[in-house]
Amino acid sequence: MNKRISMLFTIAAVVVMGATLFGSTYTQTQIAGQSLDASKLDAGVLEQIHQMGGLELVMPSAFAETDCKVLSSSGRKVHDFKLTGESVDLPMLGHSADSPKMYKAMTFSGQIPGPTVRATQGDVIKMTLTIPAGEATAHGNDMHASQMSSANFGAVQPGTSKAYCYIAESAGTFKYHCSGVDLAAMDQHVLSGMYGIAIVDPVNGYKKLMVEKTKVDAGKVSMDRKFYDANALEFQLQYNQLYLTGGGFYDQKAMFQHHNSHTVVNGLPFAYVPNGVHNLLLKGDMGENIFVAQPWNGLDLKQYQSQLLYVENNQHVRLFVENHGNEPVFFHIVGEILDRVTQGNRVQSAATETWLLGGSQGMIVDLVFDEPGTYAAVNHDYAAIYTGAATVFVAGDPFGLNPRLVEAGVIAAPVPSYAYALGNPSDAVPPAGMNTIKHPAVNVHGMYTDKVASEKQAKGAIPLWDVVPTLPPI
Ligand SMILES: [Cu+2]
Repeated sequence: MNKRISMLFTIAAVVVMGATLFGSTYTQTQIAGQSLDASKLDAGVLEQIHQMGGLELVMPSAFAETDCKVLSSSGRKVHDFKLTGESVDLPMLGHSADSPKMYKAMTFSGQIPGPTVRATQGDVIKMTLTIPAGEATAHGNDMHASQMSSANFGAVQPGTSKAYCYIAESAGTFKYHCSGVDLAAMDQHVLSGMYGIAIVDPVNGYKKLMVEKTKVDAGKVSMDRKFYDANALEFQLQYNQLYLTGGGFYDQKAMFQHHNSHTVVNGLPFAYVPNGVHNLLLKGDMGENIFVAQPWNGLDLKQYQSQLLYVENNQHVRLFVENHGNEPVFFHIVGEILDRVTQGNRVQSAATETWLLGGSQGMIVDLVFDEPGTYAAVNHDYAAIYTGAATVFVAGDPFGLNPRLVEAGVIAAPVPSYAYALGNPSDAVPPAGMNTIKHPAVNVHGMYTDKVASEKQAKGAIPLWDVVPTLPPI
């Protein structure tokens, strides 16, 4: 038997074994064609497998039920996930109200990243993509949680809508993205903003978190494991790059050379660093910067001014992280250990310093911020940090603001994090799942069109640019 035939035989054997072992998982109609018997395989069958594309046999799309009618009445919860494909101009770094600097963005529903859909393993997601009449180009959609090829879905033309349904069978964080116009220009559409995530919670919920510490008893050091309930304060952090010309157009040549102009987290470079509000709170002066890089600094920048992420000490925090970009993300939090890293529904690491995400790879990081302080989550690649991958978490009350905030009447009593006074940025807060601790407040922040920003505000997110100047001086 030559090497090629031998490999095909192996594939065929795996298929037969798989069908035998896991046959009960699939209904008869989902396994197409004749059943295979390894002992009776002959060259003709092997040739048939070859003709079918070999590995094609085990492609999940061969088994997936995608009929929305069938899935809607299957007894599973259905998530109606509606997206619109819209090209808009959005601000780029260096933008100010006085001298607008915009780039040609492409969005799902007027925001970058697109809305997050959150389901529980086994739920059905019905994704409907609408392209408004007048939109310059067709768009597509590829949800990695679906185990379906976007080629089946195809392009949705301006003025039309199209939907597909799937069962979210695997737990984890999954990318979705525009698939271009039947895959053409996909790079431009994705790198201009057409991406987002699906969070699929495990059907039995998340596990409690173990954090390993040590203790000393009578001069002897021993383990002191601390356990935290599965419920956590949750954030989403989505990494990508922008490849822009000075005029704000997509630069494919720069992309091929891996010369990005910006690294973005949730659509903005330096999205989560201090701004004028924080200068005011800490220094009493809007103009006195407290951080090395504050490029989105003015109250006039509204939803685009950078914001900080606030957590409590001794609180279980869960991060949904996705790398949408062309460069690796070496995810690291300066001053912290990643207490647990999960991919899919499998723990990959515990007590690790940095975790690597390749392109189109996601993870869930569970951790506890032990001490009051500021912690920078970075892509530990200096080119990425200096082009935008710096995200500052503030844990507890490291600046001793509580007494001043109480005195000024901003809060009634000391609070365990500034989120109670200022809220957490709306674009970093995912929809709630079964083990979610509700954020005490949310502020309007994100690479949003003004329309999306107003919708967030109407739903209760705080416009800090309006509110902070009205606060009594502290
Ligand atoms: Cu598109």
